[in-house]
Amino acid sequence: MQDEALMAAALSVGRRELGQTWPNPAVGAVVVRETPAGPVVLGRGWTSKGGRPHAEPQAIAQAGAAAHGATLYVTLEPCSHHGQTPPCVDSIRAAGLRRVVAAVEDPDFRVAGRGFAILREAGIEVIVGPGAAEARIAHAGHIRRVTEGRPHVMLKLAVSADGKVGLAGRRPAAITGEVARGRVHMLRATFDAVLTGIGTVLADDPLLTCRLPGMLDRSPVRIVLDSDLRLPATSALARSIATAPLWILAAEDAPAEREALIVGLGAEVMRVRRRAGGGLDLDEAVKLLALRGITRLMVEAGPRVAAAFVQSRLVDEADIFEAPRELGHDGLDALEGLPLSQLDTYLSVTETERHGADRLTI
Ligand code: AOF
Ligand code: ZN
Repeated sequence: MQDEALMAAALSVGRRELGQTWPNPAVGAVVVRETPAGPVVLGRGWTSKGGRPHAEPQAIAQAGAAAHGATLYVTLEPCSHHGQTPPCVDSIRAAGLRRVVAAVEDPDFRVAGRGFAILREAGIEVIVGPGAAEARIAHAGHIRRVTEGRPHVMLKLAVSADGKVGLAGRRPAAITGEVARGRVHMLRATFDAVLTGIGTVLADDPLLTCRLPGMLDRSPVRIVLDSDLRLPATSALARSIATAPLWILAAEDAPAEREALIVGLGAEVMRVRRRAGGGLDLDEAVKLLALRGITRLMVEAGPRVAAAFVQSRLVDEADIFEAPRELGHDGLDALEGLPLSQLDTYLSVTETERHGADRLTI
């Protein structure tokens, strides 16, 4: 029980960095000493921006000499490989920790149980499993990237009570309220990248940044599915590249002169195969993003792109913001050609939150 509670502390330390550490997982670690009065946290560490340094050496450094004989709680198996930093198992051994409690094994083929084996050989007690379910959620992006070669994909939908979204080509109907909007911006900050379609860019001119001044000011990579490279140079996305990177996924046959123009604005253009229906091959698109280091992808797109992700079975999680009012005939189906209830056959709805008048179903 106590191991579960202290792992919960490590998980919350790590989770704050979601969206910041790609291509690495956002690991959390705490060094704890048992005292007659109960456990005392001596040091906390989390994976740094961009993935290094790792969490464990930072928690150990904070604990200093007191780490000797203490327990390390860490949300992922400590690494055993020489990457850009020395292996975390080395700093654990050097600090003289007596016990390591890890939530889950790291499926990265360079680690995959070797971290635990090295620690046990060094006479350190190793326990695996407390907080495993939570850790699998927190590290879903990393786990999917190293085992399946694609990011964890979250589909965000803002719908009316009758499951509709605003009419394309019009100014977007402001469906959900201010509170829900704040929550969407917070969510964006926890993803490595946010993806939309060129149809949404042309209709709504979104920025796709996280804008919560004074609270959270960190934006994911913005990604546009733009088969024919129609992105306007005057779009809000193109004009905000200094704030957050912009990657454009285009078809192999999109005009080279458009690519030159868009690259000239500071965006990156990546080419993806077309599917038979004409849209981009999403399996290839997400593989490409994983190769570029993206572990957590949020899809915030119109009905066509949203439905394409669902149909390609690439949606791992859906966050649906549902407003109390109905749009009726003024609305489009949130997933083109698919009833919204179809999502349930792909996902299990686990959680409902209220945001002002709106309801969020996860
Ligand atoms: C840890 N602690 O905080 C993280 C780990 O490229 P490198 O050398 O930084 O290694 C990346 C791999 O290390 C990554 O794929 C994952 O397996 C692990 N991440 N490991 O011990 C950490 N972020
Ligand atoms: Zn490490």
